[in-house]
Amino acid sequence: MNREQLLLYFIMGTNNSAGSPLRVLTNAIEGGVTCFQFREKGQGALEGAEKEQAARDMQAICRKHGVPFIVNDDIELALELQADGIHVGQDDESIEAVRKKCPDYMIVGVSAKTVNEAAQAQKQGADYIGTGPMFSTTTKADAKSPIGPGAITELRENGIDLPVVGIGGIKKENASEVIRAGADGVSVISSISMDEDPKQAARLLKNQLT
Ligand code: TZP
Ligand code: MG
Repeated sequence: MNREQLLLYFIMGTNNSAGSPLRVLTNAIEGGVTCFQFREKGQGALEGAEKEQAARDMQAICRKHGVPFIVNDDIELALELQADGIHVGQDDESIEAVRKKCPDYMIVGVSAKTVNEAAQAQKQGADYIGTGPMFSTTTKADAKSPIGPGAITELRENGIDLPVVGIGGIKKENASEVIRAGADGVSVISSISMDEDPKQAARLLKNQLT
């Protein structure tokens, strides 16, 4: 995939936004978000038909603005919607299985934090990896301890040349550190979705990345 598309990778579910999720997404894109992941998880997450409708509405906004729409974890939903991509964690379905089920055009992203996991992801045909948590976060209930931007430098020093985004606790004050460590982009939830002005939040974050 195109590395530039990962520069400011916004993630959100209907349960992570301060305002209306569709408005937050629209404003975030207007502020400069380059990629979006629909991640409907945790307390208060929608399920079934409501989840699907929320995904469709967000996909429509992404399409209108030419922003890739990636679905977290739910391969059936990604296929049903003909999403641009799917993101899976280490505990989810294997990349090989995902690749078999999904059309070639689909972007496949994987969470990987060690050189081993990243090398495996690279070998199995992942298009990008997400590494974190970079810093402490309260957004993901089962998030592990922060591993810091140094973990990305370690991937690079060990020959991982896949596109990489850092994730977890990233905000405008620490985003440039993640890029300097070797990431192609940053992935954020709350620093955009919970801000009272998501457009400005996205813009200020993006200013730190280039
Ligand atoms: N994976 C690792 S940390 C995290 C995920 C999904 C949560 C990131 O949320 P925030 O609000 O940007 O810290
Ligand atoms: Mg997962």
